[in-house]
Amino acid sequence: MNTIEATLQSKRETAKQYVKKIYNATEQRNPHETEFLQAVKEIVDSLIPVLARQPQYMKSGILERLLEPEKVISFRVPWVDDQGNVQVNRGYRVQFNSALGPYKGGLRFHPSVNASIVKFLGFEQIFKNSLTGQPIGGGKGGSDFDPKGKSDMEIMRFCQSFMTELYQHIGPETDVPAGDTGVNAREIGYMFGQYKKLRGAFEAGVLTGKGLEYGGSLARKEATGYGLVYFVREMMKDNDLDFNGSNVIVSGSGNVSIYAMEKAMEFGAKVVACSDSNGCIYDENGINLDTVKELKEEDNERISAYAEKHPHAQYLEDCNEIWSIPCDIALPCATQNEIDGKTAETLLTNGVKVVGEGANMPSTIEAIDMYLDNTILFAPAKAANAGGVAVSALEMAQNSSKLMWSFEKVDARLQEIMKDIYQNSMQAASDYGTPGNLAAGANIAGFVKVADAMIEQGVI
Ligand code: NDP
Ligand code: 2IT
Repeated sequence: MNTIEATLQSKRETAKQYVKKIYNATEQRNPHETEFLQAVKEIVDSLIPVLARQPQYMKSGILERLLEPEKVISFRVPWVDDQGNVQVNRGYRVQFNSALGPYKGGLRFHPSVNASIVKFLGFEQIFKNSLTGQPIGGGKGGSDFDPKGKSDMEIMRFCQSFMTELYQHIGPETDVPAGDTGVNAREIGYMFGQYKKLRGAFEAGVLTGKGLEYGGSLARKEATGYGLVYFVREMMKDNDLDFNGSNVIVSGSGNVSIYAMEKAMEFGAKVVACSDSNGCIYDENGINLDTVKELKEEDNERISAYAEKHPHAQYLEDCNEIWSIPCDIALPCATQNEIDGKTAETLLTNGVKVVGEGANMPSTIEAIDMYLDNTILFAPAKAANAGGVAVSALEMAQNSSKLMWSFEKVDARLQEIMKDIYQNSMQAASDYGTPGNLAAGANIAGFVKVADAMIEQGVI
């Protein structure tokens, strides 16, 4: 080993020890937050080559600061159900990092929501939002409220109570929530109405994902799913692959899944399976998307009802069974950790060539290692699903200029943004010694911009 190699190795060793120390301290400080720790581990490990080359990030305490949210708000959400009983849920907003702009990120209503889930989502959001190239910081929120089986009036009362506390912490220039699991245009509408009443002003840019009549953006509803498919298409193009003629599996049947299926089909793919938390549908003729939209966007039905309308389709009573159906392209679009190491192995055995993440953190670290070790083309969530928040930022721009752009204009911007994210992540991966590894590249490209902005803004 010559002197230059020895110096490089020693710098790398210093960075590695530093990351280990930082991770251990985070673990001690947040001992039960398994999802948050998983998101942290996945990111900090990939930053070792950056810290080795730019030790100023260690000296400025960037990771120490990044890993501690700027502010965490946790609050009681009391509401009255249709029987007149008082119900109490817990609400959260984690304002993680504002180096690049106002906090930005969705609200999730699901019984599994807790501090760890909200923090993992908020932490990922910092890097994702940085990758979009838009002026937005990272945040996330939600509640352990379960919207399933609730009447429209119960949903409205819950949303109003949630906003009665949240309104004082948010605003178009401070923190701009949007939807996520369990939160779509209806919930955003009820929350916007309550915010407007409490503020006594029409501040359109306080929430995104709004209805089109009152400040919403065309193509926001489609943006995450479409963006995912645009991103995966870029990645496949570079590897002489195409959606056209491919068999695709999309887990979930919510907002992200539906529009991922729509665009994949438009690009000539056959989508053979989708799911919800109860089970999955296998339709070898190709999923009928009109039926899925009707069941999920209009009738609030379970996906099992698909098989009643299309008797040739098979319904499997376990949502994880979806991953044992052979496919060329797998698009997990339901929830975190839906693909573990063992499931990834099944996908591999069945010949999967591409995995593109529409959900946040749908693959465990073991699953990601499995993709990378087996040269599966892998599009990581924080890059591949950034289309939703990117169009949210375009919604904010439309709101502040009091303009409304055409669907074509927003969709064209979305395509450019997804292409840029792909190219910047590929570039960062090559610059730091892991060519083609988009997981590392996205983390690095997202991190560097936030870290530089934090240094320029001083220790705050
Ligand atoms: P929706 O609430 O619209 O849909 C979620 C879908 O996933 C439903 O079909 C739901 O089934 C299913 N699902 C949820 N939990 C599970 C589970 N444990 N096992 C199997 N299926 C499950 O949410 P979105 O489509 O908006 O969000 C899906 C994912 O995409 C989440 O990870 C979210 O964070 C991420 N995301 C969303 C963005 C957006 O713009 N909406 C942007 C970027 C990422 P069921 O109805 O049975 O619960
Ligand atoms: O995870 C995500 O990026 C979202 N749920 C969208 C956030 C947003 O602010 O549009």
